[in-house]
Amino acid sequence: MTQSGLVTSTHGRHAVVESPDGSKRICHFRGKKNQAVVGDLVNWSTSEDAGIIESVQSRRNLFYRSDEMRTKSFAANIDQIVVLVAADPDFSEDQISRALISASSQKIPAFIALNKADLTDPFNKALEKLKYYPQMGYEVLPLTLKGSEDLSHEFTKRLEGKISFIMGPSGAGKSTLINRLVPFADVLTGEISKALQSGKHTTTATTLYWMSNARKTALIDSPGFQEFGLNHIEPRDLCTLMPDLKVHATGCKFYNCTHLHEPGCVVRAQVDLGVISTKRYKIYAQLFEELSRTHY
Ligand SMILES: Nc1nc2c(ncn2[C@@H]2O[C@H](COP(=O)(O)OP(=O)(O)O)[C@@H](O)[C@H]2O)c(=O)[nH]1
Ligand SMILES: [Mg+2]
Ligand SMILES: [Zn+2]
Repeated sequence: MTQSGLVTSTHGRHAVVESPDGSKRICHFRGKKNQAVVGDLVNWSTSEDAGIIESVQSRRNLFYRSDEMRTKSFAANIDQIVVLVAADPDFSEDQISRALISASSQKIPAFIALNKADLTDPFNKALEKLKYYPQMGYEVLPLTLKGSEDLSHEFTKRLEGKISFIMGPSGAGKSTLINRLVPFADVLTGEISKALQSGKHTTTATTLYWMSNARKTALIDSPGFQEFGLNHIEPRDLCTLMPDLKVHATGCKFYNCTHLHEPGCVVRAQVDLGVISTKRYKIYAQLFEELSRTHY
């Protein structure tokens, strides 16, 4: 007999599976094929010593990246992606754009949270750097995660009742966020690493944390951006996944304009006018080239 459960973290050949009553157990995967990811609902059964994941239930969505060599899944069944960056250390717009493009291609809503508002000067510089994003429909919410200040109401409200996938570069404040919003997060992680007898793997594993016992609001913590490959995207589709370019792309002279070199290109005209940011256009051109190398 199998029971239904939610995968809250994966550790190589093991996964932590949570039952509807909130109890957790470590399960093995049966065979190599059913690779469950965090956020998956699975059917599991008990054997002598541990649970076994028999099958993965159908997914609402799957957030993943893909480079030339392989596809790596981050998580399944998520409601939104929070791109967490900070005033310091400096962040890469290329990485932010890749995350947003990927979210859009998988039809997952996303917004940007800009942490360390207390560092006034770098914070204002970072806000300036991100000024194009609200214009293209991605909210930029300021945050101060460190200290006793209340977390912005707008931010916590955006999380309520949802499963949010938190991603951002090292140093942005992901751990600080989890520790502030998830009571006993460190205890949970400690228990799992003890059970798996490896402190090393658990710190880098993607993990789903409920924000309260009601288990309605969750944060998924994942280790960094790493190399964010977008090989699952056709170069021709790229423009439609970048809202700031997309709004102008219908005006080009050629219906199949790549916006790279054609005459009568409205996208490039808007770059020249400063309506589309030069940075974002460069990211587009670079990505187009990168994706064209593998799609032919
Ligand atoms: N000044 C300032 N520092 C912060 C804030 N939030 C986090 N930090 C610090 O930034 C550093 C990196 O935070 P951490 O949560 O480890 O980032 P992670 O690598 O994304 O997990 C730590 O030293 C935090 O104390 C903030 O709002 N303001
Ligand atoms: Mg961390
Ligand atoms: Zn064009």
